[in-house]
Amino acid sequence: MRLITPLLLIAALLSVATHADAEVQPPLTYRAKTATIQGESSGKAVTVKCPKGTKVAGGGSQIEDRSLAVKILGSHPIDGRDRDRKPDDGWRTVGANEYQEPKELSVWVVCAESGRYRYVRSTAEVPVNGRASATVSCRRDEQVSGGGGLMLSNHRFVHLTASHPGDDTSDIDPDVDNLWSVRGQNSTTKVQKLRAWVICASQGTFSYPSTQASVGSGATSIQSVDCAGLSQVTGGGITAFDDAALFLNATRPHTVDADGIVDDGWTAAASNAGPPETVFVAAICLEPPA
Ligand SMILES: [Ca+2]
Ligand SMILES: [Ca+2]
Ligand SMILES: [Ca+2]
Repeated sequence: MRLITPLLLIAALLSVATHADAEVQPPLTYRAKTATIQGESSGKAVTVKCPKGTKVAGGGSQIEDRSLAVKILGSHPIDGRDRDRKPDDGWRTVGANEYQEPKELSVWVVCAESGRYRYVRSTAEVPVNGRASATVSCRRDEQVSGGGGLMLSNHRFVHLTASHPGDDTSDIDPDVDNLWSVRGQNSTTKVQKLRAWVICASQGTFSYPSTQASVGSGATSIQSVDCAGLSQVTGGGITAFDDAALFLNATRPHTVDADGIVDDGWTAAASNAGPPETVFVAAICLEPPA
């Protein structure tokens, strides 16, 4: 299996290919929650649940104030108190705040009333003073609707540097519809664990618009990409050519129209402590029924 590369994302930019296995579009519900993360703290989590009878299709996270001093340690689906042990019930954000003053930590979940969603995870080890990826794939008859990751330590010196959908060689299209990959930085003196989740949809038709931008040294990149036409966002992500010095600040759904519902696309922000870099942001959009 080949992991996503920025070149594949560029290929996706040039192609608007979609799958043709259209079925009835599941109605989507969007929920959000914001909590305070105290100054000089790490491991604060905020969770939002889907309405009863719905399942998680995707979700996102943001920590207020986009800089190197705030970071996301986790943005991932969670299991509730139902009996299935599947992380289909809500979404959780975990953050760290190096400032002295409190900041706001937000979480979004996208919930589907119908459709078939499967949840798969994998775990990787992140070496001392190093970085590693955790990647998990969907089956050939599925498309990625969302995904996320978590550094399993709540230490202040760990964070996510990327969380994004990817392409592989199991299909012929360049769409980033096959897998989810997260990367985490470990600046502690112990090996840490990084977990990735992918949400795989076997009904509906998804598209994967994306954009790219350069981010200067010491700067923050905030990029948005919109879903086309009547399609609605279920997830999205952010990556870079070299994310070694990136701090993930936001990866979340957004609204551009007046309805206030965050169904129109994806916004992601990352701060760059290294040399100038190029970041890529992708939205995952569920097409209306044919
Ligand atoms: Ca569950
Ligand atoms: Ca593909
Ligand atoms: Ca909207």
